[in-house]
Amino acid sequence: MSILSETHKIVTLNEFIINSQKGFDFATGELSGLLHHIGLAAKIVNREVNKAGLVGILGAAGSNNVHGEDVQRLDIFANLHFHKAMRNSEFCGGIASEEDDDCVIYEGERARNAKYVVCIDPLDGSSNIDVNVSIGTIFGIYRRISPVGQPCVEKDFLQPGNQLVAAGYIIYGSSTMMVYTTGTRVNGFTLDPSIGEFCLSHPDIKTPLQGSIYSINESYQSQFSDGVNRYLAYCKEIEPFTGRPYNSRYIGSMVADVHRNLIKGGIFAYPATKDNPQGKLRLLYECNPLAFIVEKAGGMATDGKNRILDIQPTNLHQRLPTYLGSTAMVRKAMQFVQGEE
Ligand code: AMP
Ligand code: P6P
Repeated sequence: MSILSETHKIVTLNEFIINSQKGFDFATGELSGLLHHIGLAAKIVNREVNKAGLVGILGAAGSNNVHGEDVQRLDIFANLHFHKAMRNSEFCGGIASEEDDDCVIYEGERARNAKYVVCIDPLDGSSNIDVNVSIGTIFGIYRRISPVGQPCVEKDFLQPGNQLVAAGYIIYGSSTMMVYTTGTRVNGFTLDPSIGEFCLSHPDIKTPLQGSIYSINESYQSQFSDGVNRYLAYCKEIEPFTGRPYNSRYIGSMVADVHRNLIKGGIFAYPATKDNPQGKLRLLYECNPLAFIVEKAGGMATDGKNRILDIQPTNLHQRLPTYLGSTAMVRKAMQFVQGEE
């Protein structure tokens, strides 16, 4: 019996990416290269996020540290490194980022001939960094619709989520994980810092059809619709024999809330409010990639009425009300939101 039996075989992210490519005889390796560079940038960002607590010693973000070096805000740092990774990959024509007002179109022949573009939130939930709460990177990869050979254009980024080629997130938490799908299974890779590799730890993630966790910021109750507040009351009802069926869990970092609910089952909701009639979360680089992942894991993702992935974007930073997670729970929430309950 070998020390490491088959069941203990380490599969690194790069090995998994290359093995997955073998299923596509026509593949040139461009998507594999792009995914590899995203994994590399994730490790660079992880290194900085993990020492964020020391920034106070080295100097608050935006100031100079003891070495006289500029201390960057981590979300700006993350944006810089994902841009560098995408440019260096030479398989990405440009990025639409939460941190940039407009989409950034890359120069050069390789970028003009690249067939993919990326929508990304480089560091979502970054306000939680200085209190050591999990934060995340969210990305979606599209095949460009403008002609290869020219610089890509804004409409390449304004595609509905149902056109995504791949989507994923990195969660910088008690451990750092990269979870992604290219349209069939959802697979999770945990970073082993001792070898500097993301290793397959959660193959073929399926989210439970029904969960017991509801994640919503209830402090907005006075601004929610009657339907949303009736759904909240439903979640708090005590059932005669089974007791309280639901538990409230809300971290305030979308990647962390969605990741927990993906694994355990549950619903994440960020409804419309009187102050934000379109909700707070952004379609291109928060909701579409996470909706793509949740659906491929067997869950559901809507804006309360429509499937998120079918929404035609009109603006790079447009927002929408968001309900995603276990299918039975999202369906029930929609019944309340649409006034059927
Ligand atoms: P490529 O020519 O490398 O851009 O690949 C063409 C298509 O093959 C991609 O858009 C995917 O649909 C599929 N493909 C290629 N490589 C991979 C991979 N590593 N994992 C999953 N799908 C892949
Ligand atoms: P609120 C973080 O700022 C974020 O964009 C998401 O990660 C998170 O789910 C949401 O905002 C939290 O917003 O209004 O509940 O603090």
